[in-house]
Amino acid sequence: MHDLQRLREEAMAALAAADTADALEAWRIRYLGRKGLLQELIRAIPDLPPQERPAFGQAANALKADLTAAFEARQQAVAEARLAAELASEAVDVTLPGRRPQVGRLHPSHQTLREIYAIFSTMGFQVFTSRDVETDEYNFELLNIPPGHPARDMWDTFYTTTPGVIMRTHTSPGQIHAMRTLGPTKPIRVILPGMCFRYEQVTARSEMMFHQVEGLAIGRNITMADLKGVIVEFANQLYGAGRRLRFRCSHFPFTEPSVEADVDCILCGGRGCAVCKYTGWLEIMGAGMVHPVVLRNGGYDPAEWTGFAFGMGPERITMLKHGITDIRYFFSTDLRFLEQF
Ligand code: FA5
Repeated sequence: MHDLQRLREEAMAALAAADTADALEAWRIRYLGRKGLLQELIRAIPDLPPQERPAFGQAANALKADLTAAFEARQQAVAEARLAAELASEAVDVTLPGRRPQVGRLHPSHQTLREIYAIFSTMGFQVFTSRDVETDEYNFELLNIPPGHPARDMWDTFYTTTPGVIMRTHTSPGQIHAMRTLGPTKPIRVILPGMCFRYEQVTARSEMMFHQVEGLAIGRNITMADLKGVIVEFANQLYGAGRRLRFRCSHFPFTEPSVEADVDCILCGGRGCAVCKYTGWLEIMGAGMVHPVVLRNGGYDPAEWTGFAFGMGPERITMLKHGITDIRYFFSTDLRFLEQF
């Protein structure tokens, strides 16, 4: 009987100390298990003098019932405590200050692209998109640049493993797509934005991946004066009223004559500064009258139709506008750069 009493005290003390599911299970095995301490005492009953056996048996059963009841109560208390702790750890503190949600924004190139679309839409130009992956035929041949033509050196090309399929080096192949899609009996006024790719040395001014916006207008009486008027209007809207424009002679196989268009420097107003390299002028685009061969390749009869085309780089425009000194920031995905726009 003394052993039973000692076991009761030891078991109750150990139960009070068990505060996890694992500890409780270990307790159950030790005290109430089939090979546990209580069972050990019960197994020894036959060794007792016969007159002591009934009382001992009753006391052992009572102890078993008490331990079982205490175990179940403790088990429930531990489970409740765990649930309460879990709820407390997940509780929302409604007194905390709110968190500002991260708001996305347009990439600086796209902000400029949208500005360009808006300006040309005021002059009746629609956006016409064409593909990034082109054929040699569209990127070069139909633009009057046959295989082996020295002008191909101007555009260092990324070739694909499919013969004749390349990454477009400029948006000019879109001219042919636009003429063949929208022509050949109607006038055209479109801008063609898109990504271009060149196998170039990457520098502060040149990326191997950049946007261009091409412009194309085809009609019956279109002249250089129309080209000039459109570019002046564009420059005035983009950089502020009163811009001066100048054409410099240039050469592109798909335009004749070809020019490069400069505006007076937006920073120094033409007096000369580091940005315009002390010339007072900034180059904004290549342009010209659409070459008769290109008109014919697009399905238009050059005896009846004329047109102008131009091509500009929105990254360079954005650099000028915001004083960005290195074009490599544009596609570096560095949030410290992007968050400034
Ligand atoms: C052309 O690509 C001609 N297709 C433009 C054209 C269209 C002329 C229609 C006549 C008629 P160019 O290689 O100069 O021309 O490129 C035009 C513009 O694209 C440049 O003025 C520049 O703003 C941008 N550009 C060219 N190369 C890069 C480069 N590596 N990184 C960033 N921008 C570039």
